[in-house]
Amino acid sequence: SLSTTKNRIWVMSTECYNRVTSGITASVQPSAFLGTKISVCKGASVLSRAVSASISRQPLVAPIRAQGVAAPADTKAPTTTKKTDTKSTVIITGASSGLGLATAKVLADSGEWHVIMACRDFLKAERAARAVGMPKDSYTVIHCDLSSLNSVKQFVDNVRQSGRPLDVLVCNAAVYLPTAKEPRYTADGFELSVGTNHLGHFLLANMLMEDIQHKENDTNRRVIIVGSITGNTNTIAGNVPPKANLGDLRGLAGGLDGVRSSVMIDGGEFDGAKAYKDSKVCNMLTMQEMHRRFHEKTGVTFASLYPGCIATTGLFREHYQLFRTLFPPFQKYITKGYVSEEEAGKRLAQVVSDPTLNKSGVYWSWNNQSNSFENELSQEASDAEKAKKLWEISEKLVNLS
Ligand code: NDP
Ligand code: PMR
Repeated sequence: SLSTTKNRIWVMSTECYNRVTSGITASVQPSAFLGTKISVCKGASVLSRAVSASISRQPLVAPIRAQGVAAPADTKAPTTTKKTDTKSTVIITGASSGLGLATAKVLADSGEWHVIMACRDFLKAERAARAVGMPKDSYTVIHCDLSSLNSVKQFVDNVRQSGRPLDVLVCNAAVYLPTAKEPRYTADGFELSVGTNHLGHFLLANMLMEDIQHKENDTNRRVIIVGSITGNTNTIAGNVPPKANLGDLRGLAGGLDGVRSSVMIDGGEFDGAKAYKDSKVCNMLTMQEMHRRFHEKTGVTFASLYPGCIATTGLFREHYQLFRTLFPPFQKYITKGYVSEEEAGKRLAQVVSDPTLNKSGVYWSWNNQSNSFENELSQEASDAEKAKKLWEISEKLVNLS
């Protein structure tokens, strides 16, 4: 949690905050920053380390907003837990850049949405929201690292404590590791791309179903999972090697840990680009399985989408520099698949809030005139049996069954 006491800023992870408030002493390290004392809780988790690292790089211009958790008794209450009753609430994962940020901006500007930005880097998200001019009371940043199941659970707790009834969840965050020679892992030991893009979101969406379906008197409740053309082998883009292929899911069933099993879902050798595309297939299969399991019972709409090729986003941060230079003009002038972050944000915002896009089980795409249409998924990405198997294995891996 992050809160202020006079001229002192307390930067503290929720894990650390819980230890302090439950009576276990945590040591603090004060340091000077722009004339303001900063205390970082020792032994705190990723958030605190990220925050302190960011603080040393870039000064802040105004006080930082607090996350939606209760503040310690001797500090001021967070300013952002205030409810804005007339607004609907949307959670967007990975709202600190690219598509997530652009969507958050569109929804916040509409005046109809309060955006919960579920981000792994609190300060980056806060700065991004300010940089794009999101109105002050239109958003709350709450820490969420999708590469840690514990962090996802803590995030859900914090959302519940914020007291905001939830309308829409957008599973948008992703990592893409096309140049990695060796696999990287989540805190729980899963290969990082599938662990973050699929398993982190799988747990999050499952846990939040309880909160979304209990909202009364509202017909606009949605769960949206961002997919992509490159996971669909019924397209040219989806046929660029390495192609997505989940095989018989033997690697996933083994836990993607590189010890007892392969790190790849299909059991093959590590390939970062393929792992990303496989994770997108998982995202699209999960959306359809959720539709089958929950739509009729709950009335919640489930959707996925390909927003267009947003060739300039941070998704390509780990790609070769040459790729990053040539990719945007290639997409703009050769494939004509390019869209700006702004345009892509408008598209995802439509899937969140447009009453005409409320059909469940749909994979949305847009034509060159920017009109939305229901697109067809590849055979694998629409395989109901595979979706069921993926669901059952994923439930076990994230300890839901
Ligand atoms: P960005 O890299 O700009 O955005 C990805 C976001 O995910 C960032 O905010 C990043 O946080 C966040 N993130 C990464 N790892 C974690 C984690 N462990 N926990 C929480 N957040 C995390 O890429 P895009 O905007 O392009 O990607 C957004 C979505 O769009 C993805 O699902 C992607 O697959 C999809 N997509 C993108 C296309 C494109 O052409 N760019 C095309 C089709 C789909 P941080 O800021 O801290 O790094
Ligand atoms: Mg692709 C013909 C249309 C088309 C479209 C819409 C995309 C989107 N791409 C297309 C074609 C091609 N790409 C062709 C013909 C090639 C071979 C030259 C090609 C190559 C290519 C590479 C190397 N494309 C890529 C990469 C990546 O590393 C990106 C990727 O696969 O990320 C997973 C990518 C993409 N192309 C796209 C889109 C949307 C991406 C990126 C993002 C994503 O799926 O999330």
